[in-house]
Amino acid sequence: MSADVLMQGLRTGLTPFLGLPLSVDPRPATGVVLGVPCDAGVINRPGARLGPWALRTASMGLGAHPMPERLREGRPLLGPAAAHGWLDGGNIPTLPFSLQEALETVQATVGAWAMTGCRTLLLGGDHSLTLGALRALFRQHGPLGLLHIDAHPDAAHGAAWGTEVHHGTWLRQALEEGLVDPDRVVQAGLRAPRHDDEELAFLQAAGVRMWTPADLRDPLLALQLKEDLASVGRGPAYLSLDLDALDPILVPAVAEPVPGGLSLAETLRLIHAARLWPEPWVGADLMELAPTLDGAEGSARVAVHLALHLLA
Ligand SMILES: [Mn+2]
Repeated sequence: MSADVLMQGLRTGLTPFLGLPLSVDPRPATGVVLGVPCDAGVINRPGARLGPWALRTASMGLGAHPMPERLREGRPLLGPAAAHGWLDGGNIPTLPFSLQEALETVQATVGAWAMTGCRTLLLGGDHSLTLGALRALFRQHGPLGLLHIDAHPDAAHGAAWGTEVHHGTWLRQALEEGLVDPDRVVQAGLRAPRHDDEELAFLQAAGVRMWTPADLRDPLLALQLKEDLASVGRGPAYLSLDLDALDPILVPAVAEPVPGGLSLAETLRLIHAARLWPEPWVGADLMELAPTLDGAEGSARVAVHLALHLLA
């Protein structure tokens, strides 16, 4: 972000994500960042509806080019801007009262941007809203590969709560609706306590590859991990990141923090795996930041850092 953009933010009180040009009307661009101000799918500890504001504020004044991971012999490899050609499309106008309505609005808005050829990055919002984006991008691209980084498998049966969709069920819906290609779905970071075996059995039967933090760290599984991550990108792909995948020491301000999570470096390694895909991901998201909860400031900083690397 240039000093001009920072000054503009100070003067107007508006803080587009990373200082990107603001456009609430869909138009052709490399990609668009869209806030999702809804947490109607959260079971406990709400607050993610305010995530987009916290993420934009945390991005104020940051450069849009991440530092390269390596400065070989002190000489950086200079490349194009990470967020070059991206827009901030503002927030998707979801209403706070109806998850069904919010899912339709997310689908319509993501669909309208995707029609112009834009890639989309959602700033959540709770994780149920990912389903709206998958429905829209499926219409555009057909069944998607999915790299799902999360402490939770998000494939629960909603019946326990009398609903089909909440922030722990969206992947089951996506698989049942055929939005994702189960041969190209990989989950990483899973570690939350389970109620029963049903959820993992469902995912296993579908053919989804599941990785716990310990599995990700096992050198004997490194080759398998590389193959699994590569498989996601053998066609149009989506990258969904629940911020609770990271350790709560780094990101405490999420609805369902689970101890024993991923480090920043481990999460970045997963995100960087997408760079080896033949085509860049068509959609991605950063979900579940709840700035009403303790530790929001630092959590938002970590999330923006991850966003920079997603766009790079
Ligand atoms: Mn999740």
